[in-house]
Amino acid sequence: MRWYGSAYDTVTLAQIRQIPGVTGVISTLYDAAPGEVWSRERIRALKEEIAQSGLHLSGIESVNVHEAIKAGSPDRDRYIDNYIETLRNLGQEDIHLVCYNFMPVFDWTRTELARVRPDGSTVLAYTQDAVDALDPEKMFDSIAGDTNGAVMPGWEPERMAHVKELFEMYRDVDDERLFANLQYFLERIMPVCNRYDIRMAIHPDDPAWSVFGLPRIIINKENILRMMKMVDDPHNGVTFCSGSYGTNPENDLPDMIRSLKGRIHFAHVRNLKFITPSNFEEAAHLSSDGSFDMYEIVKALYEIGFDGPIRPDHGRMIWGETAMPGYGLYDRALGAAYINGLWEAVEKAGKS
Ligand SMILES: [Mn+2]
Repeated sequence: MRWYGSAYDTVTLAQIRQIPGVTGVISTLYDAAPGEVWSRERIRALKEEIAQSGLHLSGIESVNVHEAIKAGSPDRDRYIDNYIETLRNLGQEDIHLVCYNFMPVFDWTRTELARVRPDGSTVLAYTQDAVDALDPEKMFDSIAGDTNGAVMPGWEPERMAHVKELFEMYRDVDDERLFANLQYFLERIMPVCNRYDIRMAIHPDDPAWSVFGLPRIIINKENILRMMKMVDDPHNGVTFCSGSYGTNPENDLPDMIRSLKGRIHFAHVRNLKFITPSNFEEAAHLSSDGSFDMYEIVKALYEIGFDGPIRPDHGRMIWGETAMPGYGLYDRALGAAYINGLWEAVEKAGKS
């Protein structure tokens, strides 16, 4: 389970501990700004708090990458140095998995945070027409009313106040330049990753295409394999997020998983329901509630020998819960139970 820390999350570690089969959490220092060095003391305090609840810290999601690194600005080396120091501190505290993304300006993008489904649950949803009609600077205002008081990852008000400057930074950055900036970053961090055996796991762009004219590259099989070859080291790996790659119905998810054998270090498993090819809403994890064959996704992960952490992803808001959109307890707990059921079935079928 993803957990945002006791200062930010409505879900407690004690609750997570009671979900069958959940042994660890993926967490972060939610208040650390991108580019800031994480001290060993703070990392250790997070680890210890989690250990006291009977769980363990399975990895970090995310250590955010400063915009200067993504945009390739002249001051990027300073921020990469800080990133390396954070990785070293994590390695020295025995943390070996780091999720990150390389999306310019915006993190994941949705146009609604509480679309009501026929069963009365509410979910995150995306409509391309709504994005096309929106000024990016208004994007933040348009969703800010629906966050249930939570600060949404990647949508922090301080960042959104500077959205114009952020767009300016990327004026000359196209897909090729973004690939080059990613390569530069990876080549610089690989030595510390090798030294401390830290598996870097890039999260796909969500949705898996360009929004607001900004470049986006971690979107399909071709690009992700290009990235794997570009820095051909097992520590340069992937977070396989079915709900993000799956935003593009052209992406064959089980086939992508098989093509990434040995390089998937972390898995986010969730389902989406397509209304039209550019209009989707999040669904329950169960295959029949959405558009993906979740059994085939779990089976592909099992067959490639995936042994990293796997977690349910965004859940629906159900049973009157109030929480950060996508990150309530109840539906993610149902998702975890379902994924565990699929895994057990696949594993036993594989042995019979
Ligand atoms: Mn994800």
